[in-house]
Amino acid sequence: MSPYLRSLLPPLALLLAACDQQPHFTAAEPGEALSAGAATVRKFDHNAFSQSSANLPPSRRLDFAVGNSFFRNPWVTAPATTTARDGLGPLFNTNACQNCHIKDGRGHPPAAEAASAASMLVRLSIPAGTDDAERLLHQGVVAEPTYGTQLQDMANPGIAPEGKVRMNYSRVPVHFADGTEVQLRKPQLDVSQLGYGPMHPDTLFSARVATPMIGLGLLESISETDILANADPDDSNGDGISGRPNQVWDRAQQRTALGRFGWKAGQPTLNQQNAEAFANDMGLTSTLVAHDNCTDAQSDCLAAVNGGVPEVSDNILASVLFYSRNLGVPARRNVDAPEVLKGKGLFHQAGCQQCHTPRFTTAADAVEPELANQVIRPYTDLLLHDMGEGLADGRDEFLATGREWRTPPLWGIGLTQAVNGHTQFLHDGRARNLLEAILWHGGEAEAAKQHVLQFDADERAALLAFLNSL
Ligand code: HEC
Ligand code: HEC
Ligand SMILES: [Ca+2]
Ligand SMILES: [Ca+2]
Ligand SMILES: [Ca+2]
Repeated sequence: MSPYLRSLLPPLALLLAACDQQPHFTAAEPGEALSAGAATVRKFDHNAFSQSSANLPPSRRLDFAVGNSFFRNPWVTAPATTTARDGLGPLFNTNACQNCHIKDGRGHPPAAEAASAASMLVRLSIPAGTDDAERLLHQGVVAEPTYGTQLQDMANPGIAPEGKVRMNYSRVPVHFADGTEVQLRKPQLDVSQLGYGPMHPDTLFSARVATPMIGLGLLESISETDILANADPDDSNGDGISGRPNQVWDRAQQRTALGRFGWKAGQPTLNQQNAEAFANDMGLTSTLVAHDNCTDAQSDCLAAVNGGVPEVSDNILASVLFYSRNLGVPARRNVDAPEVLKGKGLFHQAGCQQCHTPRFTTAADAVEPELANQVIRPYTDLLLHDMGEGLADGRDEFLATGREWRTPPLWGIGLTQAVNGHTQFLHDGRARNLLEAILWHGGEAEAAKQHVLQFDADERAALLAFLNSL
C-alpha cells in the first residue's frame, strides 16, 4: 500500500465510525410506555390481553362484555335450545374464537399428542390457472376442489372431519460470530386421515397460529395514506427493504381494498376477518359471509341442518366487532432501564424498525371515537415483506407471494409467556423464543439478521430485554 493511501486510513476509519454512528438512547421518549396512547391498559398478568381499552367510557363497557361472551363461549350444533349461538359446523376447527385466540393472545402449533390442531389452522389452495382471474380477485386463492381454502379437522356427529394435522421438526443450526450455536426447528406439516379422499396433487398448504387480539381497532384506524407512505415496492431508496401493501377483496364495499389483518394481510377490515373466522373456523354463516364452508364435493356437509339464516345475527357480529376493536394494549415495562435503552439502540442499529415501524398516529376519523388521534407504538408497518426461503409457505394470497408476510406488531410481545404460558412465535409458531424468531428472518430482513449474528452475549441480552419490555 502506498504511503499516501496509508495516511488516509485513520481518517477513513474515523469517517466510517461516524457513518456507523447509530441512535443511542439515554432516556425514554415522553409517553413511550403508552403503546396504545390513551387506550393503554395497566395489567401484566395472564389477563393482560383481555382488558377493554382504558379510555372506553363505562357506558360502553357493557357492549364490550357482550362481545366478549360471544368470543369466549362455545357455539353449539343446531338444532339447540340456545338458538342465539347454534349452528356450529358441520365442519369446523373449534367451537369458540377464544380456543384459538387463547386468553385473547396467540395460538401454538399442535403438541405431539393433541387430538386436534385447535389454535393453529391450515389454509389450502391450488396454483392458479389462466381462467382463475375472477376467483383470485374475490378469494385471493384458488380453492382446493374438495377441501376448499381451509382444512377443518373437527366435524359434527355423523360428518367426516377433513383430516388430521401434525407438525414434525428437523434441526437447523445457526452460529453467532462469537461461536455460540442455536438450533432452530424447521417444521414439516403432516396432513393425514383425509375424510373426503385424496387432495389435488399440487395442493399448497399454509399453517398459521392464531394472532393476539390486542390493539386491533387502533391498527384499523391508521390512515391508508400513512401505511402507504412506508411502502417502497421497487426499493427506490436502495436500503434492501421494499414493503408492499396487499390489495384484497372487501366484501362490504364490493371492491379491492388495502389488506391489514392476518399473517399475509389478507383481510381488509376487522368485521370481514371476524365474519370469515365465524364461517371458516366454526362453520357459522353471517350476512357478510353467507355461504357455508362445505364444498360441492362434501354432500354430507351440504345436507346438514343449519342454525338459521344467518346463523350469526347482525347484532352478534356487531358486538364481536366492537369487542375485537377495543382490546387494550398493556403499557411497556422498564422503558428507562439502561439495558432496555441499550437494546432499543441495537434494534435501530440492526434496522429492525425499517419494517417494525415504532410509531403511528391514528386518524381523526377513526372507526370509534376512542381510537382517534392516538399516538400508538405498534412496531409494524402492516406491509408485506419477502422474508426469504426459510419462512416461505410457497402459497400466494391476493398480492402476497409465497415468500411474503405482513410485519406483525410487536406490542405486548414481552407478555406472551405471562398470557399464554409459552413463547412460540412466527406464523406457524416454529420459533421457541424471541431470539429464534429473529434468526429465522431472511430475504429483505437478511441484513438485520446478519447484524444480530455479530452481537455478543451482552448485546443479545439487551436486544431481548428491549423486546420483552414491549
Ligand atoms: C381455529 C383457530 C381460530 C379460531 C376458532 C378463530 N381464529 Fe381468528 N385467527 C386465527 C388465525 C390462524 C389467524 C391468522 C389468519 C391468517 O393469517 O390467515 C386469525 C386471525 C384473526 C384476526 C386478525 C388479527 C390480526 O392481527 O391480523 C382476527 C381479528 C380474528 N382472528 C378474530 C377471530 C374471531 C372474532 C373469531 C371467532 C369468530 C376467531 N378469530 C376464531 C385462528 C382462529
Ligand atoms: C424486512 C422486514 C423486517 C425486518 C427488517 C425485521 N422484521 Fe421482524 N418480522 C417481519 C415479518 C414479516 C415477520 C413475520 C414472519 C413470519 O411469521 O413468518 C417478523 C416477525 C418478527 C417477530 C415475531 C413476531 C410474532 O408475532 O411472531 C419478532 C420478535 C421480530 N420479527 C423481531 C425483529 C427484530 C428484533 C428485528 C431486527 C433484528 C426484525 N424483526 C427485523 C419483518 C421484519
Ligand atoms: Ca353452520
Ligand atoms: Ca375445508
Ligand atoms: Ca427501500
